[in-house]
Amino acid sequence: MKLTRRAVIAASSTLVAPWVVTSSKAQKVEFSVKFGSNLPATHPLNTQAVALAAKLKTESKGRIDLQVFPFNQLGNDTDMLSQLRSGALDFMTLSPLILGTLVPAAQINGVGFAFKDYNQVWSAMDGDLGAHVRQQIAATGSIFAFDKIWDNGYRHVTNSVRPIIVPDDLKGLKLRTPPGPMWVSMFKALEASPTPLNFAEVYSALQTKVVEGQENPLAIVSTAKLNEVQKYCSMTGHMWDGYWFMGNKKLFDRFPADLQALMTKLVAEFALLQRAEVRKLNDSLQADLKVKGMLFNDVQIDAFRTKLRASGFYADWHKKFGDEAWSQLEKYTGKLS
Ligand code: X2X
Repeated sequence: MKLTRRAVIAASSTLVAPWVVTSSKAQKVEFSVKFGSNLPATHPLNTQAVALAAKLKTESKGRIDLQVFPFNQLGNDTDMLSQLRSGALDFMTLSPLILGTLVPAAQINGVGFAFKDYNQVWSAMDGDLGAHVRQQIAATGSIFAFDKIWDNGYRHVTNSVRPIIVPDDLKGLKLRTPPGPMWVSMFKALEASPTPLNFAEVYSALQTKVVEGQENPLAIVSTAKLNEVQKYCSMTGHMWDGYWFMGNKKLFDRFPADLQALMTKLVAEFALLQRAEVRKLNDSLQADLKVKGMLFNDVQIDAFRTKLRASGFYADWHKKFGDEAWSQLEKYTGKLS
């Protein structure tokens, strides 16, 4: 590899030795960057992030090296979010509802029983509602979200005590929720006893019975092996949750335009692959988890909606989000309150 003067100057501004040869063609890494997530390596969020990293490397001719750190290796969600803001972490995926601690508007997709199906979810999140949220994220000045949100799925309640069929079954249940205001508000309204904890602590909190239950899509129950410490799975589908693929703004501003465009294109491309894979898993894992001993039941969804409505849950959140955002949500879901 012949080093031109320009290449040396460009290379001297990077963190890694630029003359490290990563393939037979002489290539130099210009951006060695870290991506962190809270999920096990086997979840499609991470397998697709690894595939994204590989394609980023090929298509950038080795200029971007995205290293994937799954399962809270870099810290729990709360830690990673503050690292992302300070620039100690370059990219991460995070639930919009946890991001709600910083960007309240981001929580809107988590309104209980709002999206009836995935058509509504993707129309809203790839449409005006998602755009509104990304704008609010960008308004932090320190972080931004790429266009196409990645999937987590519809969340269901699991626990070690009893099947949840009607809202009364949740009464007093010690339920772990992620650290986000919407979850606590919703499960208080349903009269459970919500305890916010980062995902990094969930398995052991369930195992030691610090909490009795939790709520997550089946792909997470399965890849994080929560079925080992939970008996009942009640198909509440109480909210849809996703993962904004986010970056540190200062770092991304340092990418030349061609690399910005490449990464933006590939994050969206892999979002679609990730969505398809997560959906297939969430739709098919019941049988597998049953064989492993979990007991599944359907729930009386209408009774949950009625209870939430009577508690003032919808009216409260309507007020918090404001008329404009709420009507943007209802444009996709139909009237909620
Ligand atoms: O913390 C959770 O439960 C998880 C993994 O679903 C989120 O990222 C919100």
